[in-house]
Amino acid sequence: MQNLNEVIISQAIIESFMEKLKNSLEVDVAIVGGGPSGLVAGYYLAREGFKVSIYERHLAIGGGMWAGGMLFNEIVVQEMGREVLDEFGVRYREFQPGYYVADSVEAVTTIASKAVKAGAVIFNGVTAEDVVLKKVNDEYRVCGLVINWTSVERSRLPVDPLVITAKYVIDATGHDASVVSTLQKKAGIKLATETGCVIGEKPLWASVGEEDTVKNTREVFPGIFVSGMAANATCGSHRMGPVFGGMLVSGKKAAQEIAEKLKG
Ligand code: 48F
Repeated sequence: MQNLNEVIISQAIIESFMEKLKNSLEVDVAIVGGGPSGLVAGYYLAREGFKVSIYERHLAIGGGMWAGGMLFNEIVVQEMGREVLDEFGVRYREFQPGYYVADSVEAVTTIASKAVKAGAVIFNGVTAEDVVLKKVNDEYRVCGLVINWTSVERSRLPVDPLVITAKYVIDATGHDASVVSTLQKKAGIKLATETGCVIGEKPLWASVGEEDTVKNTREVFPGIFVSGMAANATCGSHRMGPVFGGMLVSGKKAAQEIAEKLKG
């Protein structure tokens, strides 16, 4: 029997976590939301060698992908997202022409594992409560995130957050588009949407919602991109229900556009 020293166990956790946290204080890209679009974006950016951190409010990453549709843990991906499933090595079968079905647990775990192994660092149980907004060359720009433990947020304890800086932030927070919503509310700035505001999502329409989620994936204010369902919630398009091709392609598009800008 190995005689385990409890203090060494605690030291190992504290020291490695602190190392991880310190190394992530200044990143290239900070992604808020560990759902499908955030994880996919994290993978492609990390694979390109960029420093990426992902902040997920819940303990479990995966967002709305875990539970498939109505807790039936299977997801559907249409032709549009099949290539991304192939790139990640997520297995699927053709249900009917153009409709592919995959185990949602395999999809989440495989995508998350690839993202982490590519170098993306995930902080779970951490909420992004605000952004850092500064004037750079006479233009306001999002320059980082204000983060806190979700348990602090939920208990409403008066605990100040910590701050990390990022060259780009991705709001991948799903239906709430919580980062750009907070930014717009607090700073009163104009976003690159039809109204200049977060428009909010429309009712469910799978085909339009899916096309739009990719179209709407873009930089909506200097320094901040929206991806996945947050892109549609920000730009006022439809939700799409448990079809995930758009989420995967959106995450990839956000990563490609940011990578181009960073290589600039
Ligand atoms: O909701 P979510 O899965 O977003 P997504 O990547 O994918 C949407 C689909 O799952 C589905 C759909 C289409 O198929 O409509 O809903 O666009 O993942 C968003 C993640 O962000 C976390 C949240 O807990 C979830 O896991 N999140 C939200 N706000 C914050 C946050 C925040 N302020 N800080 C940290 N995490």
